[in-house]
Amino acid sequence: MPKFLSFGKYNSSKRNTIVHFWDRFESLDKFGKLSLITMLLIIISTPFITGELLSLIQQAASNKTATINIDPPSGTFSVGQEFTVDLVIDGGGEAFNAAKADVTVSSNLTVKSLTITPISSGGCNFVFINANKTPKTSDPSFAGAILNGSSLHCNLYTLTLQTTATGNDTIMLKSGSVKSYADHNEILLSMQDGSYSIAMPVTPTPTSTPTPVPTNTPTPIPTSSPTPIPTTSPTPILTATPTPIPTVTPTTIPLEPPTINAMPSETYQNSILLSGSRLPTVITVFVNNSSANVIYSSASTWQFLASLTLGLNTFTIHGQDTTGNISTSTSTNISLHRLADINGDSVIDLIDLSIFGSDWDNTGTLNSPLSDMNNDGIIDLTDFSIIAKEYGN
Ligand SMILES: [Ca+2]
Ligand SMILES: [Ca+2]
Repeated sequence: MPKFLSFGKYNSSKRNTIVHFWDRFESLDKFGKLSLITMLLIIISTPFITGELLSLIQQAASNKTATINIDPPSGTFSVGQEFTVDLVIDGGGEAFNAAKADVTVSSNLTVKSLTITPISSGGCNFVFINANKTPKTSDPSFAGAILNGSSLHCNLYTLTLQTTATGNDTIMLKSGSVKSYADHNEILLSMQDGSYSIAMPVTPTPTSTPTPVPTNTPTPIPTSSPTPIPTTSPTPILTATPTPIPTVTPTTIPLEPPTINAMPSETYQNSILLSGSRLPTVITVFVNNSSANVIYSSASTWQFLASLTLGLNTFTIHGQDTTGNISTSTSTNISLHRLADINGDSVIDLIDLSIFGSDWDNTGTLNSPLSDMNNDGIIDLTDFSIIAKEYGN
């Protein structure tokens, strides 16, 4: 029975090991025993400590540290009572320069007043993007940025609220965003709503003797005589004398120049791909009198990667056909602007901010394509964060 013998041998060996270990442990002095127990505890707890550290490192790596909070977040009040809450933005150690949130106050709370906290009392020093996103009693939602500066923690405003009925009332925060001053990335980690319990007042109301309501004699409404509407004499319509259409003398048609595809007339990018079409007979296309680096991806197209310098750049295009005929030319202009200088006057000031503000929430055609600072097709808090940082430069 080798299997049985082997099993018995193993069991006996294991028991011997435990007994041997115990004997060794017993033989240790008090200090030795304590050291051994401490070592065992360290070995057991190491995986837990490592896990916690890893989670902290992951949180730091996500770079989401900011919070938007209603402070205090909860409370119990009686009907008719007034109380105040603050809207606080905290970068969680990271500097920010733009923030936004939609703020909804539930119907049983009346917003009596909204006070923007002054910078001297820890306010945010925000400029708000437009009238809709300037916080007010009827709508405390906001979208603001700090011009040429940043904050680590600020108190945006204080709301004075009055309760009107029993129940649970809330101040809800939605669509929040906080932008890093350093790189304009999103850093909002979480938002804290406000939730309040409204109860009936506990103090008994004294009974009051009713005061007689004085009757007042109705004042007769004066009858007004209708004012006659003056009749206006019709203005005679002027007859326009037809202008004779000048006769055009036919001219000989020159070689048709290459065309240039539509492109933005203003940009923040320091190069742009010019492209267009050409007659198949036009074998060479010249950009500003040079055919160098012009690419012909098909028999009827051309393209050229143009470098831009600050200000206005003009590109004049002409072509040459197989027999050496030179076409007329066509030209296009593109203006390279400094980042956030929407109107191109070389300073980033209130004019640029005003144009940007008019394009915020604009669902139609933008007043300026340069309101999109990072060229991602949307106008949002990232763009606001960029223009605010460049402001005054
Ligand atoms: Ca400007
Ligand atoms: Ca954008």
